[in-house]
Amino acid sequence: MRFDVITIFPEYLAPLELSLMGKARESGKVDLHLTNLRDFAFDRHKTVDDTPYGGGAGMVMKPEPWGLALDQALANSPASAREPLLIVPSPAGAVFNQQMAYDLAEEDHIVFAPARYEGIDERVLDWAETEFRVLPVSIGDYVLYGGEVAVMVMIEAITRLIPGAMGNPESLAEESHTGGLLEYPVYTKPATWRDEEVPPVLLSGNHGAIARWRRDEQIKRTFARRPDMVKAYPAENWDKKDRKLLQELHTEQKAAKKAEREAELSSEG
Ligand code: 6GU
Repeated sequence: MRFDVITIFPEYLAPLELSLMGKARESGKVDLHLTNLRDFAFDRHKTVDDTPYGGGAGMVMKPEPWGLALDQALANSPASAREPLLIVPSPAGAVFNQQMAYDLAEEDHIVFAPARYEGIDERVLDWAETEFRVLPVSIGDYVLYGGEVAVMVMIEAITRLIPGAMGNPESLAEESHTGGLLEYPVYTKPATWRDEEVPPVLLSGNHGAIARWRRDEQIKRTFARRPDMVKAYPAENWDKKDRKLLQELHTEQKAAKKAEREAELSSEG
């Protein structure tokens, strides 16, 4: 996989060059290239932005530097790559998730174009459609100053799914967001810490009981934190004990809501 990032803040992405990317790069499976957009601005001040046609607040990124930087990324595309993928980070994009990370881990060449200011001149994105597959992507429903941090998030999530780029492929299969439920809690030594005990079942040596306890904890956590994931979970994957636990959780939740309503009513007097 080759990643290109074109940005006016390459230093934002510099930590990737050390940490995880260090190992992934050594494996030869990942190749990261940072390009400073200002290297393609040729006036005295290396200007990359200008005022918007039609008026309005803020500045717009000029098309010429983006065009040249994208030309360079195309020229450096690996021979094996089909049309490279251009990811344009934007709060108006499709929302990034683990499935998208899996799909993107199969690509040969991804170019990221994180914008600052009010965005990039639209003609750049129109032109890019002729040379790239263009994908606007958001990392969630909130607004950042620019796309650089979103690019870091995406590169990290994608890189760890590239076969052979990470040390420990087994830990991938079991993790949250691949099985459709959140991960169970984990414990290590000492068995007592600040008067808190590790759940005794984990010390029992009873593998069946441990597996059941972990499954129950996954369901309780997911129910409490991510009811949307409980709803989306394939019905045929709940076993009998799962269904009994869910029933109990629903009953508990109803009782808690009723108690809350009654407390509210009595406080309103
Ligand atoms: Cl990709 N960019 C910006 N600027 N804000 C965001 C985002 C991206 N994803 C969520 N918020």
